[in-house]
Amino acid sequence: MTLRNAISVIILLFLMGCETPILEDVKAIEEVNIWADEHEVTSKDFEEFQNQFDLRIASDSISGWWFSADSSKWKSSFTASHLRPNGAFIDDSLSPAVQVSWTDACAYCNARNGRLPTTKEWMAMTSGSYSPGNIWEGYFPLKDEGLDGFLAQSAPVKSFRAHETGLYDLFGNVWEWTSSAAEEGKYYVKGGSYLSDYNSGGFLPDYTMAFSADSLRADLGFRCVYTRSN
Ligand SMILES: [Ca+2]
Repeated sequence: MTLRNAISVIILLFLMGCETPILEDVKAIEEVNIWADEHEVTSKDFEEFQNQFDLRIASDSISGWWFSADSSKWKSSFTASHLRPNGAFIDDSLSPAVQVSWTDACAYCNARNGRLPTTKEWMAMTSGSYSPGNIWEGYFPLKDEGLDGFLAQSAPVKSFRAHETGLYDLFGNVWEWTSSAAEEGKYYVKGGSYLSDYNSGGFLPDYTMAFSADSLRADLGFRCVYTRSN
């Protein structure tokens, strides 16, 4: 954890538990008694959060990683940004906020009196079933056919129809942080991304990966959940 991240969390912890959650665009998940964001947090949402608290996050000063479909390689770049998930010249403010560390994702959810879901809660959001999303259609990393309309990049939230639980973007698009710890320094992620192909099946409900908490990736975002009182 960087000092900057630690500061951001300390500031935002003051906001926890003091107000009723703002329940806009959320769905009730009865099995685990939570509310869940209807879709992944967008870059617009995250920019508003940063502006509200005059907050800098890790990806404001550290290179993030993005996958170059042209070279079939991951590349590190200072221009990899949560504010422009798919490139500096593309206005995609409604695409998922990416290049956000686990700590900074927690800070965002804390500010909304929410938190990241556990892997169990994330599974409950899916009811154990799958519906189509933005994935890598072909053999990763060689070629993405882009038949779903989005070739080797994320899609704006709600571009695909809602899952049976009423939530959007659960499968593919971007991995989602959970609060469940894996081996030291890592946390589980769920849902796969636009880089997940049929061979890996990373977008399927029961598939789980783990990334280091300080991971900054173009295919990794999050959504928040809120504990219900009844
Ligand atoms: Ca796609």
